[in-house]
Formats: sequence, C-alpha cells, structure tokens
Amino acid sequence: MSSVDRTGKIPNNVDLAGDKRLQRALEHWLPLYMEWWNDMGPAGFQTNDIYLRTAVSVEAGGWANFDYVKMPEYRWGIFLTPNDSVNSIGFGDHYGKPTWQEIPGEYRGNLRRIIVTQADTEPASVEQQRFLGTIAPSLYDMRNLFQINVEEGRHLWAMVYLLFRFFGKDGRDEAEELLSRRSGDEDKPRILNAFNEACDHWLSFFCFTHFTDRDGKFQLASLAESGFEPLARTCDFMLTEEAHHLFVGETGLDRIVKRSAELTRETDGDPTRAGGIPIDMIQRAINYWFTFSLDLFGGEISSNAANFFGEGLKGRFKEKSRYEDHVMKDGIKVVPQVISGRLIEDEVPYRNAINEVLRDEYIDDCQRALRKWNRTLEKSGLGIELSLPSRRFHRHQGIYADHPFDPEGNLITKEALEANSSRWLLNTEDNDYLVSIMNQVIEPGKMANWIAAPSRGINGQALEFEYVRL
Ligand code: BYC
Ligand code: FE
Ligand code: FE
Repeated sequence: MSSVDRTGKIPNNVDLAGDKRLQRALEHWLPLYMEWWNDMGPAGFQTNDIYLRTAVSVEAGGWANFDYVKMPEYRWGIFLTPNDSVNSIGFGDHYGKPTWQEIPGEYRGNLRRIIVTQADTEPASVEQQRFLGTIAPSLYDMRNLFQINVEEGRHLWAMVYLLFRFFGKDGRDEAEELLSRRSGDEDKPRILNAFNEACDHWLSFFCFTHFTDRDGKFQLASLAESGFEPLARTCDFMLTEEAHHLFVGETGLDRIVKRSAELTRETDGDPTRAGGIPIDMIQRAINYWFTFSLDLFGGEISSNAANFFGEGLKGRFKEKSRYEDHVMKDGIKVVPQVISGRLIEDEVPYRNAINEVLRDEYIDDCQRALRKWNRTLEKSGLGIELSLPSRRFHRHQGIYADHPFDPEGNLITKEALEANSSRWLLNTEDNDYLVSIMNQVIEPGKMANWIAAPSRGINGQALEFEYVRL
C-alpha cells in the first residue's frame, strides 16, 4: 500500500501518480463531478467558510484534519485502509483462498452491480438534503449537514475510483450515469427506493441519517468482508466517516425528543402551540424512514444475495468475529411468509435468506438507539414511549410488500390500512407543519425552539463557536 499523496489534484493513497492513464481519466471526471456538485449539492453556502474535517491520512484516530474550508474547495480524495499482510477470503465457496487484487472475470457483472448500487446512494443523499441548509436550526447543525454532504461526495469518489480502475470503459460509463441520475426524478431516478423520497425538513434529515445512513453502515460492513480486496478496504475506510453521520442522526433525534417532551409539558399536551414537534409526529417519522430503510436490505428471499455470499463478494456483518460457520451451505432460516392470506413460518435455505440475516442485525441496532430516546422520554415523566414498527409494515420490497400490515405486523385489510395510514406515517400535513416551523437560526450557539442544544460542540469547540461563517 502506497503512502498518502496530498499534493495532486486528487488526494489518494492508491499511487495514482504511478498510473498516469488512470490519473488522467479521474482528473477528467473531476470537473464533471464539480458541475454536479454545483448544480445538485447544497443550495447556497458554497462561498462560506465551514469548519469541516477532511480525511488526510488512513491511520486510526489520526486521519481527520479540522479547518475552515469552502465546500467547492473540499479535498475529495481516494483512501483505502492499508493492509500489508496477505489475506484470505473469509466466507462462501472460496473460503480460505487468497483474496483477489483484481476482479475475477466470472464475478465482474455482480461486482459492477454492487459497486454501482453503493455508489448511487451517495450523490442521491446529497441531492435529497440540498435545501436543508436554508432552514438549519443552528450553525452547529448546519455544519454537520455540510460535513455529511462532502463526505457522501467522497464516498462517491471512493466507488468511482473502483469503477475507473477495474471496469474500463464500462466503469467510465457507469461513473457518468452516476452524475446523471437524480433523486426523485421520474425519468432518471436513483436506483434504491429510499433515495428517491423527499427529505424536506430536519425531522426527516435526522431520521434519514439515523435509519438510512445506518443501512450504509451494515452494507459497508458486509462489503468490507469482500474477497475483492480493493472493495473491502475502500468500504472499511468509508465506515470511519459513517460513524459521524449516525451520531448526527441519533443525537439529533434525541435532542428533538427532549425538546418535544419539554414543550408538551409546558403547553399541556400541544407542543405545536409553541412551534414544537408532537411526539406522535416523531413516531410517524420513525415509522416512515425505518420502513423505507428496511427495504434497502433487499428481498427476504434472494438468489442475488445467495450468489453474492457464495461467490465471496459480500459477507455478513462482522463475519469473522460473529459467526463460526463461514460457508453455510446447508443451513436454513425461518422466515414468516403470507400463504393463502395467512402468515406462516416457512424454512428458507440460509444463503437465500441472507438479506434477512443482515436486516436482523440492523433492527437490533435500531432498537438500541430507541431505548436511549425512551430513557430521555422517561425522564420527562410524560408516560409516552416510542417504538419501532414491525419489519412487515409499510414495505415496498420483498415478500411483505404486496400485503397490508399494521405497525404491529398483523395482516389487516387494505381498507384498514388506507384508513389509518395518515395516523401511522408521516403525512402531507405533518410535512407542511414541519417546514413551517423550521426557520434558519444563524446566531452562534442559538438553537431553534423545536430542538434541544447538543451536549457538546464539534472537535472540542464550544457550542458558541462559529461553525459556519456567514
Ligand atoms: N429499492 O434480490 P433482491 C448508503 C431490487 S446505503 C429499489 O431482493 P438484492 C448510504 C434489486 O436491485 C447502502 N430496488 O435484492 C446511506 C433487484 O433488481 P433487479 C447502499 C430494490 O439484490 C445514506 C430486485 O429488486 N449500499 O451507503 O439481494 C446516505 C430484487 O432484488 C431495492 C448497498 O445497497 C430497493 N430498496 O439486494 C448515503 C450495497 N431492493 O435485479 C449512503 C450494495 C432491492 O430485479 N447493494 N431492489 O433489477 C446490494 O447489496 C443489493 O443491491 C441490495 C439489494 C442489498 C440493495
Ligand atoms: Fe456514504
Ligand atoms: Fe453516510
């Protein structure tokens, strides 16, 4: 693994300077990326100084540099976690054989598909969050939004590097397509459904960074197990950045819960009288984004997923430490299915149910955060709790998508679902109200009324620090 080059047009630790053709090709893509960033990145604020961290090294603990940067001047780079030892494939039919440094020809199609799907989510999220800076509840939050946006941009660079380096002309074409699809566009939508959903206000933003970025954590962790080593090492480094996105979502929701509880008390049960967010609206936002994020794990029964695992391309979450059998040729997993209008437990070959195995891990992780918010609620003494809906509720992918379920996971009638949808899911009225209370707050240290202050600033700075110079 070569050292970090910070001087070239594209900072990297993949020795770009040693491969002039690749370097030229990526330098040619840079202005296309910048054009996309200017059109589809954060609206406004492009000439402001923002207190951002930039990846400058790949050493654990010491990779980030904090400084004022204008977003278009952010140093988007290509960084792979170094690994000097010879590794072996950790799962599937090639278990124990050396990892691949180049793409095995027979898996080219599947790897291309995985990399393109991963890549597509990164710019999509930036597009979804485009206008949020204009209604940010504080400079602290605005800075966190932009931090996430530039890092999602870097994640696109990470995947585009793999496309250029390993897929020739096909890879260059895919890289172009990545800049031409648009979140929510009728003709050229982003690939995965959650990435075409509107994220128009900060309750959705915090739900997105909590639930949807968390899908990223689990997908990246499974790809960090890949037998294709450049993919594994790229995803491993992306995970270090992802942790901050999840922090923003989890603590953001906790701060909203705290403030909503306070305002609920102060207003005798109607926080909207003080421009606050009702707890049941938070629940509807959780229901909405959690279920869309469940879709991102793909179908419960999937031959794609079985192939990705068997071929050694995509493993399980913490494959090495959490599992003993890394081949799983014969296991089964019980998956409840709707058969003749009833929910029946059915056995599915384990490898075909591997999306569901990852979804299980994800749901556990979401439950952990939920317990934290509920502790915040408990302290308020309101006697209300938040919950996660069933994995069957409000699905658009997989075996539950065509059946009406309530949030507890019971089969219900279509009519009952329609009659209750606006009670269970973030609805148009909620969204209109949420947008109406979100006015930009730009005085350093001040917070909008609907959210509590965070417990500390960024990188040891005070809350009153000028995170964005306007
Ligand atoms: N929406 O066999 P199936 C992140 C398609 S997030 C639309 O059930 P499979 C981030 C599927 O493509 C992490 N279509 O599923 C977060 C297939 O299409 P075709 C992103 C969907 O393939 C926040 C068909 O349905 N990374 O990083 O086993 C901010 C049947 O598919 C959806 C990855 O996703 C959906 N939700 O699994 C920024 C990792 N789900 O073939 C960033 C790479 C499925 O019929 N991707 N379909 O046309 C994968 O590993 C897999 O593609 C999936 C799907 C897990 C997504
Ligand atoms: Fe990302
Ligand atoms: Fe992220």
